[in-house]
Amino acid sequence: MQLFYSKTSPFARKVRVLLSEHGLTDRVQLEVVSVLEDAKSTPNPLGKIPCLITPDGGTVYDSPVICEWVEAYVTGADVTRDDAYWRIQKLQALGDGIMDAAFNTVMEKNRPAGQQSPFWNARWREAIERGVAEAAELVTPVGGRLDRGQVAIACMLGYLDFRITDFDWRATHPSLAKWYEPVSQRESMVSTAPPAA
Ligand SMILES: N[C@@H](CCC(=O)N[C@@H](CS)C(=O)NCC(=O)O)C(=O)O
Repeated sequence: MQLFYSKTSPFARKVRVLLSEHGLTDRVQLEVVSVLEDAKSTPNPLGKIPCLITPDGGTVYDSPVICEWVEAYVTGADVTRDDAYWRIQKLQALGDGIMDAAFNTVMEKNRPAGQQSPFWNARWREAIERGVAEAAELVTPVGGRLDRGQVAIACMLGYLDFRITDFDWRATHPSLAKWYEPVSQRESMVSTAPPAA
């Protein structure tokens, strides 16, 4: 296993403490990332650490999901082998992470022009674009009700349409646009849509 981390990250520390509590430290190769200089070197499309690479090469991100995965791994719970479950967790973390980056962008743009940070705007934009590309790869067909991963991706795309209007994600990811079209027309989505700007 590999853990992308920094020595000062409190989120990464949660994972390192949990690994240590379970005697797994020796089984994990640590990869230091400088979050300010080199966000692209983390396999997490959101450009954040911690990010864990599992023994089968899977990518797990967002510290609550990594911690849950570690606990499942040590107990040998069936959940470690349940790809569908981990995909839902990943989609939820991905949708939430893109929404964080989009919301930060909106807040930054509300500040006086001279005080806005080109560095952070570029960084959040990269997280949004990398994240949506990952969502297009991972999103699952809708059966009956939306699951929480699908809800996070749907609400994230709705928020991009509402607030990040200069990102034509439909043009770059037509398969995701096709997925979203019927989803956006569901009663649950229509009745909770933000008011027109
Ligand atoms: N919700 C995430 C938060 C992780 C996070 O914010 N990590 C910081 C380091 S402490 C980071 O990588 N920041 C880079 C960025 O925001 O672009 C988690 O729980 O893993």
